[in-house]
Parts: sequence; C-alpha cells; structure tokens
Amino acid sequence: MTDFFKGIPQIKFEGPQSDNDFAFRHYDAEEVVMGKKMKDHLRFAAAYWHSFAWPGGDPFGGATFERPWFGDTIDAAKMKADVAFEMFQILGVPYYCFHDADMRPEGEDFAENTRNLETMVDCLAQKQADTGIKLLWGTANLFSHRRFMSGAATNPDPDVFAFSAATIKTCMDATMKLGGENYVLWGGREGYETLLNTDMGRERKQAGRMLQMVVDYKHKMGFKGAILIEPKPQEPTKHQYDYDVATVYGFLKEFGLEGEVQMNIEQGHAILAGHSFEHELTMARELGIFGSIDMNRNDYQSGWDTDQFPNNVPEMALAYYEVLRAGGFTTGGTNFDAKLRRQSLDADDLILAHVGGMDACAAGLKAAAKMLDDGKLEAARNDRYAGWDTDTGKGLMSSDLDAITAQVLADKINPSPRSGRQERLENLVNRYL
Ligand code: XUL
Ligand code: CO
Repeated sequence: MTDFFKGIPQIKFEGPQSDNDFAFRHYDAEEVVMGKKMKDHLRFAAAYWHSFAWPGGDPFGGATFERPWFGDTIDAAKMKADVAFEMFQILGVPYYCFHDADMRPEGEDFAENTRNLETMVDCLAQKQADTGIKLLWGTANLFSHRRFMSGAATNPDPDVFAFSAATIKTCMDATMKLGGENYVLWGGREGYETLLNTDMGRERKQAGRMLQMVVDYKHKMGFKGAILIEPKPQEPTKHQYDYDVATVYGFLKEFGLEGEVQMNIEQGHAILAGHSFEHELTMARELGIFGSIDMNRNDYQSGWDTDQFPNNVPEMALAYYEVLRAGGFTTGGTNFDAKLRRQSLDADDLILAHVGGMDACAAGLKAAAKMLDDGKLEAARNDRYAGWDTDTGKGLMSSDLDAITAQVLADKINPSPRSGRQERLENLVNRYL
C-alpha cells in the first residue's frame, strides 16, 4: 500500500439522499436496469494517462502536479502502478486502459522501450490477478515523442512508419497478454499542418496499409477482442484524417476493412467535429461499427479538447439512450478519458472527479432506460415514418423515376407537411431526468 490515498474510504452506494462526498448516489453496481446489472451496462474504465501520467501543464505553464511516481525509472513506474490499482479498487471500477508510454519508462530506443514495456506488463498482470481488475483496452502512444511530430503511419519518413508499426506490435502483444478486451488506435498526428508540404494521397495510403497490418496481426495472433479507431477532427494536428465516424467509415471501405474495425467514440471529439455525441453514436450504430466510448466533456466556450469529467446528466441520458439502442456494449465500455483541472492537486480531487463522473453516467443510464422502457419516444419516431411501412411506401424503394412519376400523376400525390413535434419530444425527455 502507498499512502497517496490515505484516509480515503472505499466508495459505496448510499443513495440520492446521502450527504457523503465519498459515496455514490446513483451508481449501484449490482442494481439491475433493463435486465442487466449497472456494472455490466456501464463497464467503467479509468484512464492511466490523465490520472497518473499527466503533470497538469497547459500552453502557459508546466507541471502543477507533483506526484511521487513521476520519473523515468522502473521503480517509479511500479509505484505509479501501485497507486493506479489502489484508485481502481477505491472506486470499484472493473477496468482500466493505458498507452505504453503511460505505464513504462521511456527508453533510449525501441529495444529498451520494449524491455520496459515487458517488465511493466508482468507487473500489471500480477496486479490484475491480485485484484480482479481487467484491461478494457491498450494502445500505443504514437504522438508525444518528438519522433512522431510529423505523424506515425502518415509520416513522410519511412523509418517513423517502421518504428510505429513495431511499437504497435509490442502494444498489441501487451494488450493480448493482459487479456485486454479491445485494442485502440487514435491517430493524433495522422493528418497535416499545411498542404504546402503534404502529399495527402501517400499519407492516406500509408495509414490504410498500417491499419490492414494491424488487422492481419490481430488474426495472426488470435486476439479475440475488437480493433477500435477513435475519431477526432483536429488537435494536436490541424487536420486529422480520422475526422469523425462517417469519415472513418469511408476510410475503412476504401481499404477493405469494414467488418474488421469498430469505433471508440469520445464525447469531446464529437463536439470538436461539430456534432453532438448522440450523432456520432447513432452514426456508428447505423453503420454497424459501434464499439466503445471515451467519456468526458468539453467546455463549450473554449472550443478545444478540455477532457473534463462528465457531469451533465441530460447529455449522458441521450448518450446512453443511443448506447442502449445499439444493444449496449459487448467488448466496449465507458472509459473516463478525462483529466482533473490543473488546480485540482489533491488525491481527493482525483477520487471525487471519478465518483461524480460515474454517478452522472449512472443517472444518465437510468434515465435512458426509462425512456426506452416507456416507449413514447420510439412510438413517436415510428409514427413519423409510418408511411414507409405501407405498401406504397415500401414500393417506392424498389421503383424507378418513370414509374414514380406515373404514380404521382395517377394518384394525384400532393404531400401535406406534418409537425416534427420537436418541443413536445424535448419536454418528454426532461420528464425522465
Ligand atoms: C486524445 C485521446 C486519447 C485517446 C487514446 O484526445 O482521446 O487519449 O483516447 O490515445
Ligand atoms: Co480518447
């Protein structure tokens, strides 16, 4: 035991009336909602990077957090792992996620990186065995080190492509060894700053080839989890190729990878792309590529990726409504890709941020379940499209322009607009919150 979280109790469910900051008001892991325990619906995961590797910097200032485990040694990495697993246990989250660079010290070269990664995988495997906590997903950090400044797979230098491919292989090996349920690819620097120095055609082909190699290796190694891409339109790179769910789907089609790759959708990235989170979730469901979510929120005023802990229950409700309509998670889950504000220095802050986030998600899930159970929203939606279930409606889908024109003339078709009833539906949603 470290003493980082000294005095902080295990967080328990105490119900909405509780006055205890260190308690859940809505998240009761064992409570059954729509036939499934809340813990199995939500499948919470904590993110190693924001909680344990991020030092609290911003563009105007450096680290504000002074954690005793900061430092590029194996001993420091082991202390970080001790503290991380203590937090996972205090919160009762069943899963965690990592990048290689979060949990191993940075080496001088690829070989040292790999040795460090393997040492830490053994350490994490022991901790997983001791606690029962599991890995939701692993990923490679191919964006922080300066070698990746012009991209990883999309780099103009083939040496960086090779280094990235080898790093992904070691991270897929690590994820498999730790029983990870998914492997994530987020291409933070797969894009460009200026077209003046960029060959977009080559870069997109390089990214497509890398993804094909990842999928081939998944099958070769017998990894049963899902490969997930996490779309984001920009930041850090000015223009990212994996802009949003629809763009990534086009990319998968182009490189023959549909059916092989699903989406990890992050709330804040959806907002940066000019969408709502629900839009991205619905698009993924409709395209059959819904996988997992990164849960956070952005500050709507700042227009950049603030990665704040989620606390807006109405937003959560609409998000989990779409998750439930997608049939819920299979290999995916709710990963808190969220970081403290840089003034939130204390161990308490880290725990309470997660407690609030878990509770907001739980309240949202319960509201979403009520919305679905009640059926009024779905009934209104079905009613709006009811004409398409008639013989005339169905016939249109297999007709042609000549036949339809003849039909419009013969039946004197003259559409009369109907209300979309938006406010009525918005009022209805508020009744479930
Ligand atoms: C960055 C981001 C990443 C990915 C994993 O915006 O969301 O943390 O989730 O690389
Ligand atoms: Co993310």
